Amino acid sequence: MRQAFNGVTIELLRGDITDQPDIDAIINAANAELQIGGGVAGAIHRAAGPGLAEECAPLAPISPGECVLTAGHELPNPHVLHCLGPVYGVDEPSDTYLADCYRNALRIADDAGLTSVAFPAISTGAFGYPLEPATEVALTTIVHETANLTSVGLVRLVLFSPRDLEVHEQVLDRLAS
Ligand code: AR6
Repeated sequence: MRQAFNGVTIELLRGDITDQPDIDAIINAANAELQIGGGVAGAIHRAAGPGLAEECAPLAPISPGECVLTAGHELPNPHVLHCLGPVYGVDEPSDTYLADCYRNALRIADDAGLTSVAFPAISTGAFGYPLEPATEVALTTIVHETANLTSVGLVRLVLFSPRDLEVHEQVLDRLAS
């Protein structure tokens, strides 16, 4: 599903964040230490090779809502934006920290002159953020930020499960109407 807001295309698809070769920067659902970890972070570091963890080490730790930009190393993408999502119920207010992730990633990508980014569903795995409210925060923030983007023209959300995709489609449909 694709929908344009302020000339920026928001695209939803089911897939693997490490297999998005047409995208300038993929977003990592990172840990504070920017190290390998599980889920998205594990998949990204495995695909990128050890050079990514080496580049990340001096940039850590990061705080909830913060994002840092690195190279993509052996990934097909030139860049990775590492965002630390909130641990649900611990890093409060979780919705503010989650919105900060999406907003900061988009602003950093835009300032760097990138044209396309791909997000996973930050915080909805190991960090326990329930899918529906996380989707509301993610898509509301992205749609709002489209008004400020001058370089980024494609924002893709790469959802791991059919259920994740379905919930994102329902929310995006509603925001578009
Ligand atoms: N591509 C796209 N989505 C994925 C992939 C993938 N390859 N793998 C998992 N997902 P998580 P968090 C989905 O746990 O909640 C790590 O251990 C997954 O199904 O990766 O922000 C880090 O080191 C879920 O919907 O991120 C941190 O410690 C979503 O991506 C911690 O987990 C996010 O799941 C971060 O937790």
